[in-house]
Amino acid sequence: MFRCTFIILLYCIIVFQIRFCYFQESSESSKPCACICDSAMQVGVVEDNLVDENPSTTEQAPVNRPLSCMEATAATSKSGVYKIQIPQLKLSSVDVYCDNDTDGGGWLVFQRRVTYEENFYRDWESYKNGFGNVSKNFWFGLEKLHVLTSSCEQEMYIKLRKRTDEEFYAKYTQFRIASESESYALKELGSYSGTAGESLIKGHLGMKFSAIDRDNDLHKKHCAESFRGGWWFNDCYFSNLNGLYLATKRHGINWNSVENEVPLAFSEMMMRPKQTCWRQLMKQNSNRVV
Ligand SMILES: [Ca+2]
Repeated sequence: MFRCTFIILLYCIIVFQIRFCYFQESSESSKPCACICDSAMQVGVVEDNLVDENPSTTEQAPVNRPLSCMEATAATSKSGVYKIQIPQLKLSSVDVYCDNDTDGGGWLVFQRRVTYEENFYRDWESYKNGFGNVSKNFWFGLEKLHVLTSSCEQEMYIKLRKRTDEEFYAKYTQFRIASESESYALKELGSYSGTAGESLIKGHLGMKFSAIDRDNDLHKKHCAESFRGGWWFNDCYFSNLNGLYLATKRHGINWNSVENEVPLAFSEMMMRPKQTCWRQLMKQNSNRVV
């Protein structure tokens, strides 16, 4: 009799727990991006990293910042300027622009041309360290690109716009930049998809970076000097998104498969961690959270 009562009681407990878990899972899965939101909550720092447009002058205690734009935007779902950290370079607070509106979001923008206001005809050190304003025209920096792309698999997305407002994109399944000892060569790009046509694998994959004071191209002339901007020049280019902000000819922001000889009005280059990298970043995060 006692055994029978015990078995009935045990059965009731198991059924209750299964139902309880089932309803929990159902309500969670009805939320958009439930998995990413949970991960962000685990880190517990995401909301604080969206840069306030009117920051207070109060000093804040050091916090564990996100390691990527995917993590930074997970809780807010907004595009904007965020603070991330790059532990490999001992950088605890780097301002980055995260695009959360394009192709699923979570992109870290590393180049933007939108007006003539920033000079891109610069030397090696400038391209190595980065320059400009992350909300406007800027280059993020080759050393940061090398560290982020070589420590974790990334994909790349390029947005382009003509002066007639027609928009195009080029997406690459891999993106990796070599170290400074290899002159920040464009090491990997994966495969292309998009509407812009392919003008980067062709002629530039594997090429070293060149700047005003560094001729690493294969042309007898100095391509970075001839075309006024740092790029992975070959002999000389199929694309050059760091040229002058001009309305005419070959010295401007060019992507030949969109329009040869007519410079573009806008370009943006961005990257985000691939799925394997995202898992790796979350593992790093769970190890550092106290
Ligand atoms: Ca040369």
